[in-house]
Amino acid sequence: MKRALITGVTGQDGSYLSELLLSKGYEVHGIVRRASTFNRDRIDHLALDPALHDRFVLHYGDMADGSSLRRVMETVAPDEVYNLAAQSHVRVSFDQPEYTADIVATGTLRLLEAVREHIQRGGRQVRFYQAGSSEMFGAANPPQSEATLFHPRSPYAVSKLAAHWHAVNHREAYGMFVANGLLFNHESPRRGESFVTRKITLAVGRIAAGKQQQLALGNLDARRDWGFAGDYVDAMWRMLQADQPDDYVVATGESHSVREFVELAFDHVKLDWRKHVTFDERYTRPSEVDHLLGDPTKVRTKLGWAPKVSFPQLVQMMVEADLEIARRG
Ligand code: NAP
Ligand code: G4F
Repeated sequence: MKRALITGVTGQDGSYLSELLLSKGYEVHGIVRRASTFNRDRIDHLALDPALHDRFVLHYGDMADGSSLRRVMETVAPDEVYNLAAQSHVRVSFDQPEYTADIVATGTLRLLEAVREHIQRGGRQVRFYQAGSSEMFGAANPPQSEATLFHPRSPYAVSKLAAHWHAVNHREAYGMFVANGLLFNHESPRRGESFVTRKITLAVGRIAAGKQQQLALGNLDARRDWGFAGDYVDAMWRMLQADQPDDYVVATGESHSVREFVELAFDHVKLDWRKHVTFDERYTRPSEVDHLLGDPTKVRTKLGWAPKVSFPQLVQMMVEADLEIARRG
């Protein structure tokens, strides 16, 4: 039985990846950080399942605390490490740039070093997945592929780029099996509520249920390549099963504007979005990323990965889940 360690296990991707690895027979260990309120909603169905008691195990740790990362590495002795933990909100990174750099960039270095030391001590191989982002391409012209030059546009993107190069450097300097995923936006009903897609579908659910009237948004012209998170965690796993470590763009190859997402979501409940959406400058960014559109040729041809959920299916899935929440709440 393979053992995996996931940082960011309580996040959107951490929850889907845990389900995927458990379904493949893995023993899954996750790092959770202490909070004054419970932050395990997305994984409670796994953590509280008696049948998974021995196969889904949580450990306290923090990307800011190298000692905790080293301790968990020694306790778990994983075959595969998936580094998903991050202060992952681009807008927030402008308000908390140093914190974002510490968790996203230096935190990744701390974890890579913990893994390197573990390998050196035990002589066993450990495969490492680094959660890179299409934000690293930033202002680069679309479509973006593995050959595109990076041009990050936020403290988050700069920090992810530093993490990316730490990961490449550990691969080249120490011969470690490290793969970087350059993942374009991926969403789901478990998406954090302040990212634009979920913010829209939550509001659509509440407006349709008569519990809210207005939705304030920022830039509607930005274009993103949006896929389904459940599909993207499969690409992460495939990267660590490959013969050689490498870096891969993961995307659908299709982009849409925020406005199109809004239109489709409101159309689904037969409402006119123009009557409900207002503009609020607070949701704009000091430097915006206008257009992300990935070229997934490499991941398709080398790893056999392709997205299963289309853009309209994704919008529908998220609206329906949030309609249900609004009706219940
Ligand atoms: P998410 O839902 O925001 O989850 C982030 C996870 O990181 C949460 O489990 C969070 O814990 C944890 N975390 C934050 N700070 C931490 C710290 N100091 N120590 C330990 N854990 C910490 O993000 P996601 O959408 O699942 O994305 C997963 C990863 O992929 C992130 O690195 C993100 O930057 C990257 N990424 C995401 C996308 C996307 O479109 N979703 C695209 C490209 C790359 P709490 O639950 O306690 O907050
Ligand atoms: O949903 P967003 O906040 O996602 P963003 O900035 O693209 O970042 C996400 O995807 C990255 C991959 O490309 C990840 F690395 C990152 O961790 C995160 O998961 O914003 C999408 C677009 C932006 O252009 C933003 O300006 O939507 C625009 N937007 C318009 N109104 C808004 C809003 N974004 C948010 N969050 N809230 C708004 O009200």
